[in-house]
Amino acid sequence: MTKKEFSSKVKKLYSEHKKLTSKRNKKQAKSNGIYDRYINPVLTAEHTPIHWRYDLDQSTNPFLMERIGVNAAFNSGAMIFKGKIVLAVRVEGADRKSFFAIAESKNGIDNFKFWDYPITLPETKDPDTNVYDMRLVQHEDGWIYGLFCSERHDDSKPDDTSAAKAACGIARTKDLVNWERLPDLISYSGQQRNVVLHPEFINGKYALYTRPQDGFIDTGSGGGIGWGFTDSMEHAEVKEEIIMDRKVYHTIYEVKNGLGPAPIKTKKGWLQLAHGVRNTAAGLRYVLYAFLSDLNDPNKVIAKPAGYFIAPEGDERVGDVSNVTFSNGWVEKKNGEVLIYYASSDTRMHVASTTVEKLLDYCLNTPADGLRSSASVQTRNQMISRNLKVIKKLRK
Ligand code: M1P
Repeated sequence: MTKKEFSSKVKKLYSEHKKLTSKRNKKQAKSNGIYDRYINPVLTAEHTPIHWRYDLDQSTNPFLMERIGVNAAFNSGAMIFKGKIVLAVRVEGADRKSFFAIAESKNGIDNFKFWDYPITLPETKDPDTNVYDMRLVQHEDGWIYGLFCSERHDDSKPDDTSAAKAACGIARTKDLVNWERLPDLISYSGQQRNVVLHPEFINGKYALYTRPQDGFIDTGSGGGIGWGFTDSMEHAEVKEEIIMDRKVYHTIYEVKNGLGPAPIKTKKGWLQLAHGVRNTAAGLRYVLYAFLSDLNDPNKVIAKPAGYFIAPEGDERVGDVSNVTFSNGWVEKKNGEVLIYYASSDTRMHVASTTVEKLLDYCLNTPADGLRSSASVQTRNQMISRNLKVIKKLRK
């Protein structure tokens, strides 16, 4: 390849990348009234900078090959930072290792751009093999915390190359560039994933939503979303966890569940977003559900609609781990609009928009799960008979 050809190929890579990352996003025409989905994913592997993937020096990369591939960009923490919406994206390399990278956008629905470098996360004395799913939380103590899953091989099973252990890794920052790594959370209920820091102190203590699990994939006797306290985040230790939201037979969270992002505070309670998992002949199905918890006792669930809030739809259903929606980030804007960042099938990031008002209405007025077909029919019949009266009146 001549110098000229090489440089025109590089220019083409950049112009195509710019086209993709500057693409305007629009709401989908169809909405269920609860939220609006947007047409394009907000981030994909292709959105990651060209200079993260290609060696742009012709003397070391004469064929202009992609040297260090990126496989996916998904499960992102989110917050508003210096007036912009920032996502702490789980970027997964072709080598299967995930890392975190900040991408920012002015409006939160399109034009997300990655910062020049991914986050350089310090390790602990016992290095993580893989890190993923960061929940970003601006805590009232003044720090921005990133809680994430830290995965290591389970050395108690030396012959099993798939045996893994999950723990909650903790880091904090003020600028999203320089991160201080703190010791992993100590808890006494097996492994931990999907741990989320509550943004406020409760009786002077830090409060954590946990997800105790017996194994790396199976939660086993770990009964659902847990709740516990720690005196400090510098040596976080939860001595006791209570289960605040259980997994239940024949629901969308029959096999396991886990909290998504940190909750949003409203006058009527804390809005919570979580994922629920059930098994099917085609494998596990991950959907999102929402509920409201008590303002003073955030671990007390006060309203919980039946079923899912967001389930994988259309193209979202296919990816590296198909039939999955997962969220660990949402933001509330000053005008009450809520942008929900969710990933589909462990592959790409999407946004859906709604408002605090709509989410409260959804949580408070959607019927709860009656846990039996007959109860579901009764609930539906009540609405049908009210509706038939309304229709009759309209026809008069
Ligand atoms: O593959 C689906 C999700 O599986 C895990 O979630 P959970 O711990 O609830 O099973 C996580 O690995 C998550 O990253 C992933 O999206």
